[in-house]
Amino acid sequence: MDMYNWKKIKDYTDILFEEFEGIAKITINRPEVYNAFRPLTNKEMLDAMAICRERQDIRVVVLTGAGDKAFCSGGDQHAKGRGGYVDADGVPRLNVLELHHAIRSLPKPVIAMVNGYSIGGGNVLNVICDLSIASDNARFGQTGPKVGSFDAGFGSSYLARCVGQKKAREIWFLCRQYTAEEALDMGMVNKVVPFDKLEDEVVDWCRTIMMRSPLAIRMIKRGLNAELDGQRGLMEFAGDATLMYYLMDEAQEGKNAFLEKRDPDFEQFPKFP
Ligand code: S0N
Repeated sequence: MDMYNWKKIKDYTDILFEEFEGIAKITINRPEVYNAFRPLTNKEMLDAMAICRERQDIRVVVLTGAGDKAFCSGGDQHAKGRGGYVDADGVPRLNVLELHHAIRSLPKPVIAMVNGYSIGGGNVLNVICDLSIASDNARFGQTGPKVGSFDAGFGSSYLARCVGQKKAREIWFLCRQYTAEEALDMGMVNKVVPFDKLEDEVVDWCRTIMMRSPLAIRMIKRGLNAELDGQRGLMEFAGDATLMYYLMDEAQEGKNAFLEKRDPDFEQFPKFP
């Protein structure tokens, strides 16, 4: 494995947040519970994602887990109360759902670097990421119907888009585990590599993506999401179409005409077939 000069972006309790050459890496840092998340973990990941969204020099986000055992084992069962997961404030929360939305709406690719168990809500995070690269020791599965939870949102619908309806039902109904090769065969991950090559492979994919047009990638992500996300997906797609329109002289002419108290001259602009 090559060594990369990851630099800390911000201090958190449950996660590490680092950057290198335009790549931001968010690492769930709770190896003692196989990187299970509690509300604080999700709150910190949401904060990190917001920073990734604002910073123009961050082009790709990598999500992973600390150590060599687990990517993420889902909701921390020690924190599970009635109505959600509970932190020190005593309020039950399901704020991992906000993280699902943040990953899908971030106008930059998010890559899951799956370094071990990807289980329960942890595997939902893997599924929701735009791309997934796994080490050969990774194991995948949903446990909800075995441990008293379920994700009937993206964790089911988008999983089915990836692996097909029959396989998604098998995964959820039986709660079995699958090897990295099986996950690759069913379309749950993009590539499997030896554990000691995982970060190299992910950095290589990130560097390739960063040579591509950011706006083109943004629109492709929006378009692929819109199909499943309904009106909200269309809204985000439309928002980016507006962004591009605002970059054009035609939109500037409308604004300038208003400010100059004259009629706009839209005749000067091309009308493509
Ligand atoms: C990962 C597994 C398969 C690993 O097994 P293995 O190798 O035998 O190790 P263990 O000894 O079991 O584990 C090592 C240590 O890690 C602790 N630990 C592991 N997972 C968790 C966890 N999720 N929470 C808390 N602790 C965990 C173990 O306890 C052990 O520590 P010690 O030695 O101190 O006891 C195996 O560990 C496993 O199956 N883990 C549980 C996986 C699981 O069922 N996760 C929860 C599934 N449910 C969700 O994720 C909820 C989904 C969700 O969040 C959601 C989705 C949509 C809408 C809302 C929600 C929501 O509920 O918020």
